[in-house]
Amino acid sequence: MPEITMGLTETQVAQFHHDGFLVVEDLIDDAMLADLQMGITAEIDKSCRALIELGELSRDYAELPFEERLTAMTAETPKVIGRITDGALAIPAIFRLISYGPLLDVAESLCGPELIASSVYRLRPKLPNYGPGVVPWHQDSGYFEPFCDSALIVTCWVPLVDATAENGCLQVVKGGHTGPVVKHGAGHHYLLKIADADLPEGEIVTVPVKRGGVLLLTNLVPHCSIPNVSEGIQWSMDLRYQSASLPTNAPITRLPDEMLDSDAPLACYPPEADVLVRSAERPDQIIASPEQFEEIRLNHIPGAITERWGDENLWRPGGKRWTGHARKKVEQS
Ligand SMILES: O=C(O)CCC(=O)C(=O)O
Repeated sequence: MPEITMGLTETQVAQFHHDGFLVVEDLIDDAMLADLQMGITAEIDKSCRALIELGELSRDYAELPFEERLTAMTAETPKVIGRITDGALAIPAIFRLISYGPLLDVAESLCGPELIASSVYRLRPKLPNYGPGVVPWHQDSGYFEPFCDSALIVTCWVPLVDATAENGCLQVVKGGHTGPVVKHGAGHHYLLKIADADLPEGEIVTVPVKRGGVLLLTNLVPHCSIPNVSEGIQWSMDLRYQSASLPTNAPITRLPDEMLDSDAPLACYPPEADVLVRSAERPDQIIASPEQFEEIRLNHIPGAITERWGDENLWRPGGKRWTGHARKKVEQS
């Protein structure tokens, strides 16, 4: 049976643009989430085997549930969590989520029919009381090229477990997306941070999202995540979509009405690889297999970004901004 999905209603689209965010319930089915969990677990297993052999981990904690297992091994070594977090993985299940029809329908409702999956996708296992998992106030555009500030790049924040205030869900400034990108400085772990004094005005809303639901955010809405004070891991992935008419390093041919100014950057986030995921105009250029996806992600040569915040602390030693993908490449070399 073909998948029947419809994207957002006009009311939902209007609410998204009014508030800067929107929760869509029951969008991602159990099979998709189970597939993702299995793919992540296989990567954890692989890391465990390697670290046990090296004597860096005592055992694989395979008897523990998904919401607890990584916490137990992280008490012994940070290496397992380090190898799967953020954009480090380009596994088939992540590709299937990024290309998942109902998500693309939602993205199409907001970005149009020629859809690029932005290079910035992140897997976030937020362990209980785990400092690096708490993300400071920022606008996603703080990380993107200034050229893309006025464009729409939609974040789809997808919890793999019920996300609650207790286990560290997100907060947003409702309606805080109508002004410009505000000043960002250095937060912890090379994350950007908006100082309290610079935070756009608006009601701060805590946004729990049930497993199967998705939180949509504009690239201008200020948001942060709060500490996980529960006993379990809050697993989530965030994906982003944009129109193919914006700067992108996806391997596509441009349509006549997509020609960009000569001052356009290589992509809205050049360090990692974008991919075309839906297109009526150039269907042969859609990335259609996990193998193609992995190849593009792993062989991408990081493009330079505009340093818009001018703070040495935002940079890793060696002059490169941290990216999950770059880290994987360093580990492989
Ligand atoms: O999941 C989190 O803790 C933060 C996510 C986030 O800030 C984002 O997706 O931009």
